[in-house]
Amino acid sequence: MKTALITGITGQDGAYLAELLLEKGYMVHGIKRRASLINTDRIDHLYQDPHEHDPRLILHYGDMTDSMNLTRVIQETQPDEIYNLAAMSHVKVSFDIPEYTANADGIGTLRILEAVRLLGLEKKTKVYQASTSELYGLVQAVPQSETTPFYPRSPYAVAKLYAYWITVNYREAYGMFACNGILFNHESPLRGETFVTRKITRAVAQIALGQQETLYIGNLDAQRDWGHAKDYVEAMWLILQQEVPEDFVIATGITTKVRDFINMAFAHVGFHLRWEGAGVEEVGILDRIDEQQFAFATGLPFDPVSFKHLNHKLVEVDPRYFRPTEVDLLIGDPTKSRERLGWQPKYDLHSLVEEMVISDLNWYRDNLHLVSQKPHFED
Ligand code: NDP
Ligand code: GDR
Repeated sequence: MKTALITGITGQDGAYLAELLLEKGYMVHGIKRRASLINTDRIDHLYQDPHEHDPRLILHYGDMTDSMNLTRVIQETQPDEIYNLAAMSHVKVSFDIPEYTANADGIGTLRILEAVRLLGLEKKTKVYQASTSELYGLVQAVPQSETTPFYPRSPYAVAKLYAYWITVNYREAYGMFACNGILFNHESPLRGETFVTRKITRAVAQIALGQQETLYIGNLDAQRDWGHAKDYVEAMWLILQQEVPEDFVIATGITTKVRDFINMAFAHVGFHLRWEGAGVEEVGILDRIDEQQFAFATGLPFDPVSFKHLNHKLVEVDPRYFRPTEVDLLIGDPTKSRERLGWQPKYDLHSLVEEMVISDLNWYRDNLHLVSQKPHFED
């Protein structure tokens, strides 16, 4: 039985990857942070009761900023494969906590690689590093491939640039099987609530259910190459199964504007928008309702009395969500991963949006009582 260690197992990708590796028969260890609230929601369905049988999923407390902890966990678990997914992963927040981001995302990667080396595991343990399309930053060329120059545009991306190169360096210096997956944006119903896609699908669900009036959003013109996290964790695994350690771009090759993602998500509940104004004045107005689609998506009869807001502003721009330096356009070239890994995404953007909207509709419909009692902070 192969043994894997996943840092960031409680995150979106960690959850899908843990599920995939368990299906493949792996023994899976994960590192989770101590928090004042239980933070294992995304992997609770994978829990195995140690009182009933020997579990194949074991969690260890740890943190990317604690070298001794990481070294001990690696020593105890002796993994064949480490998937280093843990990171402070929010680009906008990295401008607020740049030093912590550098420590966890940049030096954290060094801690993992150096622990493997110090423990003499460099010929046994393969390391996957969660690199990112944010490395490309300010557009140099499109589509972006393994050979496109990097120009990071946030403290997050700069920290990830260090992590990228230290991974390459340990591979070259010590012959380690250490690889970067340069993954473009990938989303799912498990996506963190403050990333733009999930923020949109949550707002669409709440607006359709009459629980929210308006979606406040940042840059509508940013373009992203969005895929489904389930497809992308498959690529992570494939990267570590190759004969030779190499770096790979994982992307769909299709880019979409934030505004068009919003249109697609609202269309799924039968709401069609028209856009007026420009820049910070731009608004998305409810132009037309497809009543049949509304009833189909929400499972509720369309009630014209409660939907008195045709011409209501459903989307407004709030500069609070702008970044000091933005990444305007990401579009990946997945040729190498298709040809060498045989990797192809199974989901398209339409099915991704649909799955996310349905999941949020279900959640907000079932938890109406919680939502109305529980205001929360937005990012
Ligand atoms: P998430 O933000 O959903 O998950 C991040 C994980 O890292 C969580 O488990 C989090 O724990 C953990 N974590 C954060 N800081 C620390 C720390 N100091 N010590 C230990 N654990 C920590 O990210 P994703 O799952 O979306 O992404 C996974 C990785 O892939 C990240 O490194 C991200 O930067 C990178 N990436 C993501 C892409 C995407 O589109 N999703 C694209 C390219 C790269 P907790 O649950 O306690 O917060
Ligand atoms: P990104 O994802 O920065 O690409 O990083 P995010 O979803 O946060 O932003 C995508 C684009 O949407 C614009 N945007 C907004 N973003 C957020 N979060 N909230 C808003 O209200 C909003 N309005 C517009 C952003 O400006 C941006 O252009 C993600 C993370 O998962 C990283 O960890 C990962 O490395 C990259 O994807 C690839």
